[in-house]
Amino acid sequence: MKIVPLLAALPLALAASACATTGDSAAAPTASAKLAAGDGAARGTATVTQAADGLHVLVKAVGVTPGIHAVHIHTTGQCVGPDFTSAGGHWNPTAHKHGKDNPAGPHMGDMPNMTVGPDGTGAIEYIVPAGTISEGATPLLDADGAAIVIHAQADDYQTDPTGNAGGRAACGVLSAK
Ligand SMILES: [Cu+2]
Repeated sequence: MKIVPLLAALPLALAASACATTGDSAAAPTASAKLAAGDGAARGTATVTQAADGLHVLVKAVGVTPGIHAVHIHTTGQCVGPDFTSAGGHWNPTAHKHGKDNPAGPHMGDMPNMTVGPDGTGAIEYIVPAGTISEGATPLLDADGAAIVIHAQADDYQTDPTGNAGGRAACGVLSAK
């Protein structure tokens, strides 16, 4: 009868260790942003999570004009409307040219275009294949921070420095959480 409590305790110990593992991954450095249009209306959210293979970026848009829109990480964490030029150019700590189709590209802040449906929602998921949230040679949240920008038009993936993506339809300042 003495062995029964030991066996009963074993699954609890395993469960506790599983929880610890989950806790560790949940503690990965993360940044997030709330996106807004030039008039302050909500335009969705962005999260950036640091992992072994780079920065995992998830952008979820709402209320955006249907169509194809460029989405970038911009170099300055300031979103002053209505034009959001305060966010600066694309995040580019490695001094490359713009675009994955540019032989001298891309910027680290370059990401795939987002397709927004008739309901005004769209999303992209992308892994920036390097970078960290706040440490190392190319921290996302350096002294002046960073921002996520949704543009009015699509990125052509090669025109330096902007991708011909038009104006800035929404912006969100990334902050560590
Ligand atoms: Cu941009």
